[in-house]
Amino acid sequence: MPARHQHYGWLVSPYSAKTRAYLSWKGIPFDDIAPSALRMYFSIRKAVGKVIMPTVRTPGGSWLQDTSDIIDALELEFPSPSTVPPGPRQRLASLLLELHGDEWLPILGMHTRWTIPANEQFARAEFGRYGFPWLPGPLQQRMAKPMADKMASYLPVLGVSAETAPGIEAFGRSLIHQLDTHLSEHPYLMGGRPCLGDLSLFGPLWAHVYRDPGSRHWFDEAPAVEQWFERLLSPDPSQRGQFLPDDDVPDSLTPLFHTLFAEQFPFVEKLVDAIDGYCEAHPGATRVPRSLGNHEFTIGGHTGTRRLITFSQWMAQRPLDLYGSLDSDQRASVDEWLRHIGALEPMQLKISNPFVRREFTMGLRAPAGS
Ligand SMILES: N[C@@H](CCC(=O)N[C@@H](CS)C(=O)NCC(=O)O)C(=O)O
Repeated sequence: MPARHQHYGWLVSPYSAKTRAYLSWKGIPFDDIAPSALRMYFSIRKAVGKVIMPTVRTPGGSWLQDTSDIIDALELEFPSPSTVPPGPRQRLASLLLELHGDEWLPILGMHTRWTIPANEQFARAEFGRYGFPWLPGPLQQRMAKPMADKMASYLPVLGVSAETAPGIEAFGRSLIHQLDTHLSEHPYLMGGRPCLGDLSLFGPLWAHVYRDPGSRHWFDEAPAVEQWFERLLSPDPSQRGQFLPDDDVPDSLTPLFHTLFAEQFPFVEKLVDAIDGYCEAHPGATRVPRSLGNHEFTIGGHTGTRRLITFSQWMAQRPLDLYGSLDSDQRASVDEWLRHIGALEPMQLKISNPFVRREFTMGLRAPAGS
C-alpha cells in the first residue's frame, strides 16, 4: 500500500496538469509518478479498465480516475482549504469553466501540439522518454510511435482541420488575451484561490500550448497568464487567499462565457439531442456508445465538423445539476448573473437521459425509456 497518494501522469498530459496543480495547491502529500508504458498497459489498465492518465492511487489502495472524480473525492477527504467557492454564482461559473477547459480546450491544445512541427517532434520525444525510460533515445521514440500516432489521430475527431485551424488560433489567442486582462487584476479566476475552472483551463493551456516549444510565444504578451502558471505550478501556502466576497464573478471573465455559450454550448445541445435520440431508439439501453457520429461546430467563427463524444454530456451535467439544485434565493442571484452574461436561456437545457459513472465506466442513470 502506498504511504502517500500516488499521482500517475506525464508532464505532457493536460489532464494530469489539472490534478497535479490541485494536489499541490491543496498541500496533499503525493508522489508524482510518470508511468511507463508497461505500467500503463498492465497495472493501470487492470485497475481502471483502460490506458489513461491521470490516475491516483490512495494510501488505502483504491484507485481514482477521471480528473473530476479525483478532485471531487479528494475534496471530500481534504475539505480545507477548499477549492469550491461558497456562493452559487462562483460555483456555477467554476463548473462551466471546467466544462470549457476539459471538453473544448483540447481542440486548441491538440491543434498546437500536432500541427506545429516543433511541437509534434517535442511531444513524440516526450512520449518516448516517459513511456520507455530504460531504452536509448531513438528506440524510445520508435516504441512510443503507436501511442503518439493514436493521439495525433484524434485531430479530425476533435474537429481540427484546415478549415477550422484559423478559427482555433483566433479562439486560442483571444482566450489568452482575455485571461491576461483578468489575471492582471486577480491572482485566480474567482479571486485569491484557484477553483476547478482555473485547474481545467490551466491543464491544456500550460501542458500543451505553453510547455510545447513551438507555441510558447503565444504567451509573449500575456505576462499575467505566465505568473498564474507559476502560482499553479509552485503554490506558496503562505499566499493562499480567499474567493472574492459577495459571490462576485468578475466581469473580466464575461468574454470567456460569451465564447463558451456562443460556440461550445450549441454543440453540447446537439450532443444532448443525439443522446436523447439514441435512447428513444433503444429503450432499455443502460449505456450509450462513446460517440454518435459527427456534427457541425464553430470555433473562433470558423465552422467544421467534430465527433459527438457522449462523455461530454456528463461534464455538462455538472453545472446543469448544480443549477437545478439551487433554492429560490440562490436561483434569483444566479439568474441575475446569467442574464448579465446572456446565458439564461441556454442554461435551461434539460438532460432527459443523464449519465452516471460507476466503476470507471459511464452508464445511463436509469435505463432508456424507464
Ligand atoms: N476526462 C478524462 C480525460 C483523461 C484523458 O483523456 N487523458 C489523456 C491524456 S491527457 C489520455 O490518457 N488519453 C488516452 C487515450 O485517449 O487513449 C479526465 O478528466 O481524466
